[in-house]
Amino acid sequence: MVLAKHDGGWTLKPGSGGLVNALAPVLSHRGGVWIGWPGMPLERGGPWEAVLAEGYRERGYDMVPVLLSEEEVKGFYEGFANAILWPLFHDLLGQCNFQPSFWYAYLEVNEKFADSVLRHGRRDDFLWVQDYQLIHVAEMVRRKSEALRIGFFLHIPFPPLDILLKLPWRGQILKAFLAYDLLGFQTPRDTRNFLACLRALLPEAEIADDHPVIEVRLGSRTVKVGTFPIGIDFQAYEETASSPRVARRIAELRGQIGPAHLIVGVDRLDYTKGLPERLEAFRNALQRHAELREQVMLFQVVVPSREGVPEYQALKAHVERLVGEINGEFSTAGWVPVHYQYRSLRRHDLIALYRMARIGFVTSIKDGMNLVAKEFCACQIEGRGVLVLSEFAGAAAQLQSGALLVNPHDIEGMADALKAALDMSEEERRWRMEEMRKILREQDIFWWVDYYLQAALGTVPDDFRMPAEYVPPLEIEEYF
Ligand code: GDG
Repeated sequence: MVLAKHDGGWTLKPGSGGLVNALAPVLSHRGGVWIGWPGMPLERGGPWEAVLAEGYRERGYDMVPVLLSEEEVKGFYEGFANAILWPLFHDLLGQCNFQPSFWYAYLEVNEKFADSVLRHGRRDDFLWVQDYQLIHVAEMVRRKSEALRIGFFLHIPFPPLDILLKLPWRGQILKAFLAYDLLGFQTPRDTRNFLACLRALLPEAEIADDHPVIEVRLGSRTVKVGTFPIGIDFQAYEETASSPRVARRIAELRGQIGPAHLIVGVDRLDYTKGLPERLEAFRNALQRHAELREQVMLFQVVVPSREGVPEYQALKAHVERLVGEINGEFSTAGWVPVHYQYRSLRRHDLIALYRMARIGFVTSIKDGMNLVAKEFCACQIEGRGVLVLSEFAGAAAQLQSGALLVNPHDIEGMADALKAALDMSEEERRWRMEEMRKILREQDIFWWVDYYLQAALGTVPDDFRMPAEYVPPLEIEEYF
């Protein structure tokens, strides 16, 4: 839930973005306190405080806001988080702006979070820090209290050594990770990258990696490290997808868009999601496989994000130019190849789209997990759709047995995968989807939390096996 301001006052509305969507059901289920930035500059004592407090009954958990000034938002959120750690951890060095002032703003805001934790946390609480903007919180909390148990989960990828080395504050960041009791990464690849950085830069750290939860010893501290692929509330998606309301919505949408097979893409506007590559692949498919014309439609939803940042404005313009070009080149009287929406969909509409789509198309250049890929599978209750998934999305590790995996830099390869998905027999589509749904049903969001907390308590069985790292095949993937 996030606060939203309207002419008539304040309301709470569901948040957008993977982290909030994934964690809200967990907190509602277990209770707890969410300490976070409300997403806009606010003054203490305003009417929004009552709205936040009243929403407690509906949410089932408390929310404690950490207020940031406009300057802090610029330096910490737009600066260190969005212009340094986000692109660097996604291997996009060219998008980084290593301004020293961003680093100081980051430290200042992490201190604010640490202070809030110390004010609201009790000795026996488990503090779980979410994501890359707040890596220093544990180190700052520990200066004042050793007692709290503190875990961390990184929702985005952890970069390889050669990339991390570019960060001017690489030593401070790497050491700050070691103030936690448990570090969680999305995939075996991220865990491997983190350990490789430790081995190279802190050779005095002893690493025992013969168990599913690895132990790192450095001086008097022991830090556990594990791979915990985040899940979704599978049952909730499946139930909503099976509801009469969604069935009605599908019938309406069908009436509006006609009989074409739907390829669905749903993303926050972000350069990590491979939006231009996806559109180029779709164009390439229409050029090289002319029989697809008038038979398929790409339904692309782009959710506005970080709208004040020039790189994001440029990306939006690029995407819209490509949509215009493709529609200009291929549209016929009764058919428009790309349906593009630059706004958020309501949950039921999103689920209707997932269920009716023939292809879920995820082309991330790099992605921590990608929940859209998982939500698409959960809503495929008839099992007729195919997931075409980037091999650089974290979800590829768990879904490699059912998805068609593609390299988002290989435009022709992606176009051929679309064609292969459309030509695939119903039987093959069903077994592939069932493979993925089985894993996602079992390893859902509640499994993720339980497994993480078991690792924190040291109760994960030694024979526990995580999905293997996805390693792209060396032979060239030929669909035709
Ligand atoms: C970060 C990591 C990791 C999207 N459009 C609409 C809508 N959404 C929801 C989806 C999904 C979420 O937004 C997007 O999640 P992702 O996982 O794809 O991406 P990020 O926001 O980048 O999240 C990511 C995640 O954290 C969790 O660890 O998977 O790798 O980058 O839940 O459903 N929701 C609605 N309307 C839309 O139009 N209602």
